[in-house]
Amino acid sequence: MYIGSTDSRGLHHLVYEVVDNAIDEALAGHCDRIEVTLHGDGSVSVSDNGRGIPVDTHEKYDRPALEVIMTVLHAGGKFDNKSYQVSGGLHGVGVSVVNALSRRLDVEIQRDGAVWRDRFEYGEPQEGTFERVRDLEADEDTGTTVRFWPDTDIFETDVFEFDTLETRLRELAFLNSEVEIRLVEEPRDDGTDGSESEADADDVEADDAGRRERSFRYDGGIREFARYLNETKTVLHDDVIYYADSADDIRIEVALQATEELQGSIHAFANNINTREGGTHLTGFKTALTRVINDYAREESLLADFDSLTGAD
Ligand code: 1YM
Repeated sequence: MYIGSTDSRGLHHLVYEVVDNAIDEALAGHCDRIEVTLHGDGSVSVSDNGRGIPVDTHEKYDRPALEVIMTVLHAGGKFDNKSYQVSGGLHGVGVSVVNALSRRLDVEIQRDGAVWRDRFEYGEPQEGTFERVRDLEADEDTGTTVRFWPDTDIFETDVFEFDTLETRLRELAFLNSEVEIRLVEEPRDDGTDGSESEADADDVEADDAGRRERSFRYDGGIREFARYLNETKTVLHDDVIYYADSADDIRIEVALQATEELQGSIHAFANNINTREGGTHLTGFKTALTRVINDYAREESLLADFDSLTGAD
């Protein structure tokens, strides 16, 4: 869980926390569609077609599990190894923080054969708002929708930037192949165009009604990410080198493509988070790459007068 600040960065982290829960549901193999909508009234909703947040009674708290998840810090983690199987032990930990930082938050859940709703204000459950709305139709998906109105007394801005969200959601789509992630922006109720940033040449155009929409799904995963990052570069081989393995419940993936550029670029992630500061995964990768190239060069007698090549080479 990380919000970090009350500026625009922190505001956008509210969205990422809710999206992370939907991504966890996708990682658990139960969801393949996530939609983020920027509404005209300044609220944001995130929906997924997963199993739906549990709505039964939480034994320890004797309250609906949904309310516990929405109001107790780290409640998601505390469900670990009990009634619910929690991916990575972190499922749902951030959403209570988003709730606490929102003047209003609505949840709608399709689960256990019904549609359920609940509503919170400033993180607090509201009397009598948890309700079973209706039966779920046979052709309806299960899933969760969380819509929140950020507390504008806490955040310095309430403007969500389409481009910022687009960049992160595209990245998540590359990192989580076969999950479709859509971003929709509805026209602002106050008639402004919302965005505070300058328009870029590749900006998504709004339609006549002022609605913008982008959708991402990359079945090739990080192979397509490498291709995307090298789109404007001259590549030395068309096929992206790809490697995946796992051990002790840890999955690793690597995608590589050489270009004419002397200065390479490495994008490293752990659990969908860009690890800009590096880490053992990155150090291990660089060490292994240098070793593999040295072994090959030695075997093929390519090193001439050199003892070995270094990482910089
Ligand atoms: C738009 C945000 O929160 N989806 C979501 C959350 C959960 C589940 C499904 C879920 C998980 C599990 C079992 C499990 C959460 N579950 C929990 C807790 N989308 C969004 N979709 N059943 C449903 O991990 O075993 C917290 S969040 F705590 F119950 F596990």
